[in-house]
Amino acid sequence: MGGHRARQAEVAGPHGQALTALSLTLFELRARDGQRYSQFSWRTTMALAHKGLKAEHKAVRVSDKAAIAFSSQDKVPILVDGKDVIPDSWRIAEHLESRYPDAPSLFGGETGHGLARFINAWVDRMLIGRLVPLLAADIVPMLDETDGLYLRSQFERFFGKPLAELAAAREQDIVAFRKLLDPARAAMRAQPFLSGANPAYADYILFSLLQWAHIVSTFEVLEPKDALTAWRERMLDLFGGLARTQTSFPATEG
Ligand SMILES: N[C@@H](CCC(=O)N[C@@H](CS)C(=O)NCC(=O)O)C(=O)O
Repeated sequence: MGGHRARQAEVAGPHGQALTALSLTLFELRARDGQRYSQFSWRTTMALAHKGLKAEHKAVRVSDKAAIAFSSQDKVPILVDGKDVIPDSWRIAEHLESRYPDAPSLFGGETGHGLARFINAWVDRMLIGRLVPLLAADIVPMLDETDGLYLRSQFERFFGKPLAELAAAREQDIVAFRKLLDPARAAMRAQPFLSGANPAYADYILFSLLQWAHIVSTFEVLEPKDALTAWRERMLDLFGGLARTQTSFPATEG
């Protein structure tokens, strides 16, 4: 961890409270023109904003495993919080919740923590694998040649088909995907956020998949009249419109 010096930083929480954090650095993916296209990193970005914590965002290329070897694994997001190196978005959320207990809660207590774990598994195991193949072909042109070849071969190995073939029937396949979102849609008819009256980590989990889709593709995942479209707009409005405006690294970075 030689490259990351711990230093004290005073940051303002969303309710004006002063939070003292060690230096926070988030490692996440950057596409050729700066797009922040890592869906799991969006969970962490929203979680940090929810907690009122500011982090330095470091861009990583998906094929550059040497850049993240310090974390002893090969995926992002990775949060470096002072001396702690935490990979995996779920572990990062748990870390933020326990390290910054005075900042707004990501889970709303033990019961919410347990239910958010269920949402994490639902999105990871049931939804990602049904949406990613439909849009995967759109990502490759956003990457430089090395990253594009890397990701293409990852996807084709995982889904067992050429990317073009995966995308071929997406107008039909999206109908089945939308149906999978029915539990969230039903909840959203009764409350503004998945977590109830206010957004919390469970919302960021589901949102990350739609945010990824929006960043990598112009294909409309949700229909305009869908209750989830209105929820997604509310999510985009959070934290001063963070997820609308900060979808890319500055042009000079990376
Ligand atoms: N369970 C992990 C999954 C992380 C993950 O799959 N990250 C993707 C980017 S969104 C990645 O780094 N992929 C690079 C690779 O598979 O080589 C989490 O929740 O953070």
